[in-house]
Amino acid sequence: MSNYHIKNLEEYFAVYRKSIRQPELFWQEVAEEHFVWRKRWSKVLSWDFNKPEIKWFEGAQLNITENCIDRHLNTKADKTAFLFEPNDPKEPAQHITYQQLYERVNKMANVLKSQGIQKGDRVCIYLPMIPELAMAVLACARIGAVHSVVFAGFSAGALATRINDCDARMVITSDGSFRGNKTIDLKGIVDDALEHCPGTSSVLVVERTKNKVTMKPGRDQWLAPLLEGADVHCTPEWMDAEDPLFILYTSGSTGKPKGMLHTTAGYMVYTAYTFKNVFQHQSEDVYWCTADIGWITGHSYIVYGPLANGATTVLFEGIPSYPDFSRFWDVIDKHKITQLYTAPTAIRALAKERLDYVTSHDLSSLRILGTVGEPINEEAWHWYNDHIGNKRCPIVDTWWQTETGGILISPLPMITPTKPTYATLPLPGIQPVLVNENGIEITDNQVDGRLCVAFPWPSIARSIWGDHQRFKETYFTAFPGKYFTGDGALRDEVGYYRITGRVDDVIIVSGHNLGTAPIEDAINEHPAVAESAIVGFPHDIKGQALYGFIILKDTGTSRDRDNLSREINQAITEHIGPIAKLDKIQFVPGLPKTRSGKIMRRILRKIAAGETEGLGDTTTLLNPEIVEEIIQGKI
Ligand code: 7RM
Repeated sequence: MSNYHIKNLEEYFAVYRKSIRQPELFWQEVAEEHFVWRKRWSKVLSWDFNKPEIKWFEGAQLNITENCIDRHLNTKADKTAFLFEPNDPKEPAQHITYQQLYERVNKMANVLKSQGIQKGDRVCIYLPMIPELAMAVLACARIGAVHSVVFAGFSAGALATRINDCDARMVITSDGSFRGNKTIDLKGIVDDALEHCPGTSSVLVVERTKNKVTMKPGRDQWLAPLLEGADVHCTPEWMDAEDPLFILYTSGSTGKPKGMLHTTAGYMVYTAYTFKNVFQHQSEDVYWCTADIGWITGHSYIVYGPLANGATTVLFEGIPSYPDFSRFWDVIDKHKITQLYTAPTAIRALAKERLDYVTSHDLSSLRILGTVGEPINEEAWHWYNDHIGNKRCPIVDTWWQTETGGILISPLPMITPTKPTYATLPLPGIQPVLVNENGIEITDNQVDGRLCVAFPWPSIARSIWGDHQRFKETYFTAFPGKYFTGDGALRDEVGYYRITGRVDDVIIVSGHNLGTAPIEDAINEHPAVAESAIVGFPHDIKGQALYGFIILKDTGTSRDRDNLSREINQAITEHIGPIAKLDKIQFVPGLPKTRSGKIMRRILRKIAAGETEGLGDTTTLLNPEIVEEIIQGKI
């Protein structure tokens, strides 16, 4: 029996049992079977969730790019590694083979070195979904630089915060990005951000859109001419197992974004293992994950997991609605995609459109469908199953987080019987527990609890960059000895998990995690605003959308208020990005607050959802009368 690949349900149960009884032995065998190591580990695992400190494969040395690229060259040099599908379907797709990937990553790695980037330096990558994005990520990993990819939809302000937090010496960006029929001036956004980033001394610019940019002498350089002169060989930097691989920012419920720190060996082993099993990968597959590399899904399941398996992985620059709503189905048909991994929000948006967008395409190449990012509602699940999978493709509803590095709970396709809205069973090595608010373990079925994990797995984040104390407080303090996910979940009678959503102040809009605090900060900066509170409310397509309750210093006329609404969304776009814009704005005379001054978001959530009956206990409020005033629309 292979430790690396699970082939049937019996094997799953056997492997799962072993992974719980003998986790070190189990992961050691996976690590031995599939990867190349420069030096073997001396200890598989040491951990203490109270400190917290987690180390996997201590003593080992490796380079993740050797595992993702070099070792495939013997057998797969001419196989497509990345299949680039541009924004404009009239622009030809590019097949980048493993040999070409090797050469291009090494060239870029040599350029980074020539610019003075060394092991341990942070490099911020702010690029659209073009091949150079993946190459930049891998080039950093090749030389041991720590990449921090910032999703290219974030604003200058959000970018500057992220650059400064990790002290990135270099930014890699492009002249612009294509998004449907729009062109976005990425370089201009970087220029604005860098006004506030004194530590960044160098910017490399990829040419993509050919729009006009300003190059700042001594700081900015075009990448292409530097690549031309670079050598195609670059000896990998031998990394310790626990050396940082990357930082990726995720929203917190309070304060600034958290730079989740992932390290090398454990992340590699876990993302590769889960990719293989959750997508039942076979060598001829053409796998497509529609996420952006700016999110963890792209890091783990567009780049590292697939490449560590020698897979062909699609890099899609476009959006589902351009040139029209058939784009996904067109790409599947054109490239004979075997696995499609996307978000419920995309499924819901596409399900709203005419069915002949789908039916006019041949989707028979598909074998497996995946979802990620938020709970999938039953209707969307059935539409995906009936119309995209034609009832013959299992749906893997994969639950995980930026913090977990890889998928923790998911069916194995063709192996685990699926159940709509359930992420089903934990993957090998994962020990989920449900607890009530007092930390007592819930053993009953169908009771909503807080989802924790009782034992470390190889790709768990090791810290928050620069703030280990916050790492401890956020994930290891509420329920001592356990990792707390921030999600609610329940379990059915056969042990399947259903994730019910966040239990904190993080709102997931179209699969993007948004913290309420930074949005409120952006709104409150407007001179006319006294105070604000953001909550999520159910939205047909986005899953959740943002509802802002805003107290004005001076209520003014209704015309003033319309203008204000626009200005507030403009401010949010500038501070965070358009994804955080409010769908609804209600100006209110006050906000319901507890005696300790905390906004009672529970009540606002109900009002936003239109559930104004049975608001529960409001007696602990400092100002219970305000609830009725908000419901009546007083300003
Ligand atoms: C991979 C990713 C994490 C949060 C997580 C959940 C929610 C993700 C599912 C899900 C229900 C799922 N990372 N979430 N997957 N909820 N079912 N299959 O999305 O850091 O951006 O978000 O997303 O609330 O805590 S993330």
